[in-house]
Amino acid sequence: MKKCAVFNDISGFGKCSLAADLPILSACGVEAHPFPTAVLSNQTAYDSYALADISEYTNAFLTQWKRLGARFDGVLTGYFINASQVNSVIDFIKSQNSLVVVDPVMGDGGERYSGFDDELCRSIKKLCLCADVITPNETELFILTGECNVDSAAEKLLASGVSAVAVTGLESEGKIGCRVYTKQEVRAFFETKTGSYYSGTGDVFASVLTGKMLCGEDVFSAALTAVRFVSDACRLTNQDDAENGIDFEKILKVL
Ligand code: PXL
Repeated sequence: MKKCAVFNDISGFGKCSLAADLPILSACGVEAHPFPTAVLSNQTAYDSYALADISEYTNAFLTQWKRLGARFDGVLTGYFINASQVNSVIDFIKSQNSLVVVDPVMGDGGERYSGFDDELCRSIKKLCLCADVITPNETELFILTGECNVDSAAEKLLASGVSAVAVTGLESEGKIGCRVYTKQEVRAFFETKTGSYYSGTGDVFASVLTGKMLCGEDVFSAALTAVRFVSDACRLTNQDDAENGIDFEKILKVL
């Protein structure tokens, strides 16, 4: 089986991060190995949350993985808590020869998430430069590049060495989806938008994309599957419950 290391937080409510990544990768037939970057009562988009900073264990956990000779076909990353943790993960990635998908979790809706200071964002940019595919939303794309135009921001990242940029959460004429930029080609995948805001859609997108690429699909085909999956799950989710994440469990079997 293909093996994927997943660096992300575990949040009790919000059905995002590892709580979404693990079942989705498993449903894709990929062996998922969680590396918790933080433990939260609930994700940070709720009014309040409690967070356990476990970043002091990052190096000890990575040293132990090295001792075990852990090798991975894929690495997926999401939420981090500080720059030193990100730098340790960059060293780990360089020691592997794997497909690297970075979801540069930093913010949404034009705002940074709480705790994402300049130093942390700079380290996440460095992490992106080690990736095969990155999956920023518009806010994250602009933080990464300082640009405020999607096309030129994506071009800038491609020029700095990222092989593919899948920009998520783009909206146009009642539709929502992503545009995938590679040096050779740009393709867009959109579906009808339902509801307004749902927690965890970026995590669901990134884990479907990673799972499908590890199963042999190219980035365009994997992005199409991921857009359709997120859209179908949103349609099946009670909108009053949107903060609790989307009901992807109802359709896991299509993966
Ligand atoms: O879905 C991104 C994400 C991941 N992890 C935590 C978050 C968020 C978004 O708010 O708060 C803890």
